[in-house]
Amino acid sequence: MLLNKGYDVHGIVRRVALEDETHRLWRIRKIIDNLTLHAASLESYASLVKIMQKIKPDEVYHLAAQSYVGYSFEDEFSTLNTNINGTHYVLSALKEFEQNVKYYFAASSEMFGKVKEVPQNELTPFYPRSPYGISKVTGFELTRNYREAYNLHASSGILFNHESPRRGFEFVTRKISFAVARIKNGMQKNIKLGNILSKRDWGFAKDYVEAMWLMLQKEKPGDYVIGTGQEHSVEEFANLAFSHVGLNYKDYIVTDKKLLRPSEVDSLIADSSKARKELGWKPTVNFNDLVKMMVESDLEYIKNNL
Ligand code: F7E
Repeated sequence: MLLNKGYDVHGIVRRVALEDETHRLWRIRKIIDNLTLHAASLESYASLVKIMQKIKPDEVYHLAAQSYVGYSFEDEFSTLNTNINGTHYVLSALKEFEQNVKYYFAASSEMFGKVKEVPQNELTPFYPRSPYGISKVTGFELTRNYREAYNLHASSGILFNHESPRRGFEFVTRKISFAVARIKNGMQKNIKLGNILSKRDWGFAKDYVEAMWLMLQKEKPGDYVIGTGQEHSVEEFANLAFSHVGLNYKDYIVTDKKLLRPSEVDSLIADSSKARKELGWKPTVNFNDLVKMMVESDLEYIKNNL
């Protein structure tokens, strides 16, 4: 999106990923020659200061994190460490660099956790239910504090789940769309899932990056909830995905207790009226089309890789 808008785009990548491009950088394969990648890490404050001073960015989009909620229970130490300190380091490095930079922080609907009101807006109190959710609340508060204390143009997008064919295979939507394509082609017999009753507000990632950019074009920074305002269960996602290839999901789902989370977020639904009003943002892809897009893309992927 930024390249299409004519931006000069820089990114930071850990050295370990730069050495394993095919495997680690597949999502940006098609545009990699148009980007400038720098070896740096969220875990190294010094590397971030160096990069900020070298590039002198106009806009910074901080999306990096250990973002898999389920895994955050298994490795809470590294999730909290990377997500909290990493965000602090980026903010502090920007403050050192003292320029008219605009900063975006990827906050998350996981901060609402055991929801205090329905739907959730920018004023809904947080009640995170995982180490990941807790790390995002801290990142959100750090961002707000840097905005208020140092007058930094720092905004947080409280993004609800956003999916696309580029989603990682560990997240439930892609796990299902990929399994559907494999089952349809006789490469897999069933799919193991955890809690299929939990509900999420699922939107299309491409719509959501537009919202991030719009936040940074505003004269004043702020916090914005971004979501579709519609919620669906994991079961509904599976039902639609399997029906798309003429199969009944009930014949293929196996419940695996190991995939249940120690504390779950049962239901999330966004009230993004502030973003709609102040940013003029609205989602363009509905749930049915999103599921269809992901299944179609995985059928194509299987066809090309068979
Ligand atoms: O789980 C349930 C699971 O891992 C969705 C991240 O991008 O969005 C994402 O977090 C739901 C949960 O995403 C399986 O228990 C059932 O209730 O796809 P997910 P998430 O946890 O909602 C937020 C906004 C973020 O910020 C995060 O970074 O699906 N579920 N069975 C399962 N989930 C997974 N992953 N795998 C299963 O087999």
